Amino acid sequence: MAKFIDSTFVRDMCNITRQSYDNGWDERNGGNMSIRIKPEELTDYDDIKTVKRTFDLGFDASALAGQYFLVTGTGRYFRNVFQNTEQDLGLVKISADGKKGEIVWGYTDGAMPTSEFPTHLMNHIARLKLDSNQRVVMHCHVTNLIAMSFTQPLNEKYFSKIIWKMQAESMPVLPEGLGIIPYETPGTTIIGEHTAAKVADGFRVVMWPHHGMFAVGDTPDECFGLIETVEKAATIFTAIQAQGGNRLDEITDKQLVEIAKYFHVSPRKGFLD
Ligand code: 2HA
Ligand code: ZN
Repeated sequence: MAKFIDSTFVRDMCNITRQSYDNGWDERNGGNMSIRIKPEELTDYDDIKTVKRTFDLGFDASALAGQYFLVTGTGRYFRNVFQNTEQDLGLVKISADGKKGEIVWGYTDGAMPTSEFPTHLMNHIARLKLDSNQRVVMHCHVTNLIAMSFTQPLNEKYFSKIIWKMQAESMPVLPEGLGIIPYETPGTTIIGEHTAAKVADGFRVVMWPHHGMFAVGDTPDECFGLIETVEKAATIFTAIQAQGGNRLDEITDKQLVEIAKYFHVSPRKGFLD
């Protein structure tokens, strides 16, 4: 029988958290990540069969009953996950009534899932309604996009067009654009509800002003790639501002439409009209 710590799910989580930290996006305990795992993907592991602890989820997650989530622990540092793996990660099964989380692996020193776990679950639910392959939710504190949330109008069309124009290949990666919610207190269920409404509207990346970015995806690579692409655009925008802010030449709206046609993607309705 295999050990869960040797699974690709744990390996992906270790790689992504470390890479995100190395990119400067997860100071201290900043950031959190979860991967949905189906029961049939866990049959080989004998060390996840007993429930060690349970906790209240605080909302109705019955849409995910019986599903498992590998999730970073509250207060834990992305910097350490690759070496403190069994302490800093936990595998949580959603109870049959959808009200409780059942810890079946990890959090060996008594940790609990990230404070944003209800937000993660709400967004897994919202995205699964549009995409049955949805698996990954990730949140991190990307520097340049956070900075832009202070200096630029918090308008989805405006931000999406900046992201598309900063780099010719942003459009095929993120044709639906960037969702934006109002500033909210971290860890509250209201931040989860607002973000899930954006995800239900087709956004895979949502900006949390003055806080960070939130992304969903089918794979760790998709989710991380979305975050990288948006933050890369925000970094180029920041460099342009540092060089005086003039854009003597840039990708036009018409050229964005041409890129979308060439890559067979549909830009969000209303953003290029
Ligand atoms: O996990 O980033 O938003 C710590 C946070 C909360
Ligand atoms: Zn955060």
